[in-house]
Amino acid sequence: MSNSVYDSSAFLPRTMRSLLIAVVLMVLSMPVVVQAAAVQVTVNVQNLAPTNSVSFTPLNLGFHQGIFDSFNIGQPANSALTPLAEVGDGSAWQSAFAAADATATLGTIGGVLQPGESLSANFLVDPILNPYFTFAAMAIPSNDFFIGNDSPTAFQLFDNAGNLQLTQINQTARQIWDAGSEVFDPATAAFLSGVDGSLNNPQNSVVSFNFAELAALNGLTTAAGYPFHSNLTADSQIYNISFEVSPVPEPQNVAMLIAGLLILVGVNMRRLQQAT
Ligand SMILES: [Ca+2]
Ligand SMILES: [Ca+2]
Repeated sequence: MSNSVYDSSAFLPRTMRSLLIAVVLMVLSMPVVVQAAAVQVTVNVQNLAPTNSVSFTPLNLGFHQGIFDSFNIGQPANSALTPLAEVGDGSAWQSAFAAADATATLGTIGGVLQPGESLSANFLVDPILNPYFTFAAMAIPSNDFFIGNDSPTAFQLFDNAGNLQLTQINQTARQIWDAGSEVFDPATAAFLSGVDGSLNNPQNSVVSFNFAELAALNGLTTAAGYPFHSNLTADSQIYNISFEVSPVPEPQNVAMLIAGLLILVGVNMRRLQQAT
């Protein structure tokens, strides 16, 4: 350390130290809200079905551009949806989703969700790029029943400015789908005690609404141990998905801001030192 620097810093200690402390305090007290492309979306799922009624496999979901079409009513379920509807395996569905929309935010929530249970998970979402929400989960016990949206643009969570405009999605029993891929048969249904749910008698039919068939499983014991009873009417609430948005803290940007201000302070200190 040279004498001149040492001398000048000794000459200017109070004003410069006060200025530096003031700037640092000002920066640290600034709200950590840096304009970001992504927001954090907390998704909460709740099984609203009556006691002993349907459970659900993990929810497969995607925030997307509105181009991935999971299935169509009146048409056969594709090979990506079939394993999700028959055994709750969403891996092919996730792959097909990613292939159709490379920038989508995809994920799952859960475990098996029994009546009365809820779960939540967080996802980083670009609300401008991916304003739409698509979901699918198997309803169990069943052979090939599921919940999900037919239209890829059915649920636009974010408006054109990126603000959350849809805070929840409700599903009633009348919205349960039959994938049309496996014949109804308690001997091959998933999520029944002592039954191999991977067995399959091909139905060779199309996707249609169907919840009434579930009542034919009444009295059978589920894999979770509870005695199944559908207890469903068309208007029965069965499932709720809700959304909350919070900003994504960006520590890197804040650190860069502080570093930039400290450099400015240093430059000004040198100028003051040179001026004196
Ligand atoms: Ca469709
Ligand atoms: Ca079926």
